[in-house]
Amino acid sequence: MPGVVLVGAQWGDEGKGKATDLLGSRVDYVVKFNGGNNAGHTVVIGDEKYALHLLPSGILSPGVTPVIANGVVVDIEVLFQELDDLIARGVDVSKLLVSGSAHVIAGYHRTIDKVSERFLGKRRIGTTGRGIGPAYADKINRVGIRIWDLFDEKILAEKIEGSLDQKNHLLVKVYNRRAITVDETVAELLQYAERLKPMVADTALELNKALDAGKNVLFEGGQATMLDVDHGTYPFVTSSNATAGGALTGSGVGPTRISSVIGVIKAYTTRVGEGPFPTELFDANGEYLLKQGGEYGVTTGRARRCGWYDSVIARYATRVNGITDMVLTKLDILTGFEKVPVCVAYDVDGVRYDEMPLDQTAFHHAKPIYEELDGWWEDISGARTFEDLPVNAQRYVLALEEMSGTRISAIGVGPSRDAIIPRH
Ligand code: 2SA
Ligand code: GDP
Ligand code: MG
Repeated sequence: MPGVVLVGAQWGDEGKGKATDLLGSRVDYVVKFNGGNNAGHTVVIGDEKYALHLLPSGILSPGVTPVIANGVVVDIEVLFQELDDLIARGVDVSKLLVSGSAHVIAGYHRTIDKVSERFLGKRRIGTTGRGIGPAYADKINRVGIRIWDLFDEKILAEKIEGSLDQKNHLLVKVYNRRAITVDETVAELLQYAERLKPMVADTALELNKALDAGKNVLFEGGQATMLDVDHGTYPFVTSSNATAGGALTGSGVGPTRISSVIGVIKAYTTRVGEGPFPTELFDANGEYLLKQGGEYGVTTGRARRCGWYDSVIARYATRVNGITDMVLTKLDILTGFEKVPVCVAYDVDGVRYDEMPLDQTAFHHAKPIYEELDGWWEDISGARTFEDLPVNAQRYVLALEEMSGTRISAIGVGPSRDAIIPRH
């Protein structure tokens, strides 16, 4: 293996949790390298359904060491809630490692996330309200709080004071809120310090040693390519690098350690939050995908916007991540369409674009150019080999593979662990 990166190829919720879980039996470490509890990953094991947010999905695989690496922003209260929920369900969480260099989400980050969205009005991003953007802003602005800081109360208080300085001005003068005190934030964060301490490690050192020893490490991306702060539909993005490069900076391993990059892509497209979405459907077909696909946010419960598969995005994701294998998910949801349109290129004010226009004005104006593929009516959820699929479903997969520029190595036909068709 030894270092494998797994990323979302669209706007998230492609089924990365399930794909990670499937690889869980073959890896020694699963590393979350970006984002925080904005993520929502669903894993279905038998009759049990798990929703993971801050914890890597690999925590459900026995024997795996789950790692929250330096690129993550950690809401410590949520961390312990999630851990306690899993412990109550009999999951062994004792191996979890948390990077001391990961940044902390405090109450003021959540407050600023929510009030600033309200103030943005129609320019809002549609964030999850978990404080993700403000915590990353502090990191880049060098006024963030790191996990290490929790173990020195004096340093912690100094850092919080520095961080609150400008924020209180903003909160009181602009947002008409009360000022937040250093003492209340110190108390908020310190209550978890003792319980957290044994989990805290130099995870970059641990991962490099593991790779040296021939262990297999899976880097599990949160959010997705089109939500990446550099490569996504900025400003309608999350505040971290969700693409494959983020796995390196977000964990402290070098590019020579990575042997393959797996992209996870849905057989259609969804997006939650604001921002452009060329193949979005506003008709009965969109409603059908929403209902059949159960397309509701795992973290916020928001209905996801639904549309057809977009091969321009697939090609772009393949390129910016260096994807070597694609896992195509939710093919079962497309059962029951006479024709399935697939976007092959965009028309931008009369000009054809075969590749993603990075100028956001052009992307906002992009109209999909569709090719219609023949649909199928059979329930495919029981298919376990490619040949079990109806011929039109097979053709759909082969057409997507051709258009997307990378091999489709597995096909999801249902939410459960075994509802997967391996290929190649
Ligand atoms: P944020 O909160 O600052 O990261 O929001 C910025 C944008 O990123 C989007 N975003 C997501 N998109 C899809 N899925 C996500 N996780 C949850 C899920 C979402 C939910 O798995 O369903 O429950 O609503 C996720 N997290 C962030 C977000 O919608 C903004 O567009
Ligand atoms: P993630 O954020 O990429 O991990 O994805 P989510 O868990 O937010 O959303 C994916 C949803 O699709 C979850 O409800 C999964 O249980 C479900 N799922 C994953 N793969 C498949 C599949 O092949 N078919 C069907 N029907 N559901 C799937
Ligand atoms: Mg999700």
